[in-house]
Amino acid sequence: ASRDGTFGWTKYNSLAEIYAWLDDILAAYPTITESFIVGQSYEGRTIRGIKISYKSNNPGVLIESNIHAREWITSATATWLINEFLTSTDELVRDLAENHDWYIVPVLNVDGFVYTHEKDRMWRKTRQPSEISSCIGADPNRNYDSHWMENEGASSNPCAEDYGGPKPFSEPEIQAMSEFVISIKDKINVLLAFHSYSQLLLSPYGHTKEEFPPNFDDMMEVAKAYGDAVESLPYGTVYRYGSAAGILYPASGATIDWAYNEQGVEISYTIEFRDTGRYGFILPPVHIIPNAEEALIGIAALLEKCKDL
Ligand code: ING
Ligand code: ZN
Repeated sequence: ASRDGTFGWTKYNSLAEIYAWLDDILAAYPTITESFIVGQSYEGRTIRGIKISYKSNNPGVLIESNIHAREWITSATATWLINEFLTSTDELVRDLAENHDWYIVPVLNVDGFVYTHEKDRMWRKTRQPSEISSCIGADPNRNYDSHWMENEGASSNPCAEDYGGPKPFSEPEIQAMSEFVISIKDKINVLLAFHSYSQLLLSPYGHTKEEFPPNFDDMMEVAKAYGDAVESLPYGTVYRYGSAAGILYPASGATIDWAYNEQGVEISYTIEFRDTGRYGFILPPVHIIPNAEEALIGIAALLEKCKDL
């Protein structure tokens, strides 16, 4: 059990708790882990990440988490995965952990995340003020420079939840993340963007439902592997999958499209975690570990399937 001020997975942790825990992990596993800095947020916070690498020449996997402030299950899951990769004695987990290089950014939208803890639990966007409106923030998952603002996949209204921002990469967090991705893109072939909620695996494209990526069939096989693995657990959780625009809604300027279209990351997925709407973003903490177990077995199956492609 954990009280406030103590890191754990029976409650949701603040950014300060997550970063203090990250420091403990880095100190406890100095040869396997490495700290990295993505950059600084609008309000001057540091966006941190951890690389986990057991050996050289492993394929790299990038996890982007909590780009949307209120999606707390994403950073809870990302931190649980970090802990499992370092401490689990399960053979499947050891295999998964040690045969990939992991780049994990547990909280990308740090300003928004702090704001959801202190002021407004339902905040989604960044916290950078607009020059043309009194509304604050842009949707960071509409701010990447790929088909930015095309096809009604984002709003030009600064007060909208899916405001694309005044220009691509206007948000310092997304500019920084893009530079980080570019710096490691030759080392990664899989990007997983964690979101909630709806229990979906979303492939590119977000920007159009008229077209599908060249390796769409492969990506659907990979998604099926994830879904089947989740269903092998006793929780009864079901995931659906398809292209983001095809099964959800058009969204332009998202991480997965930019990484896939502009950076050549061949497997680029959004995972929408629990639940399907009963609690939505305010998912009770009892779901954290079951959701994370589903993510673990799902990601293991996804990466295993990637090997046969
Ligand atoms: N969902 C994602 C969003 O940004 C998405 C869905 C991702 C659509 C990527 C298209 C591309 O709207 C949530 N819950 O944020
Ligand atoms: Zn989201």
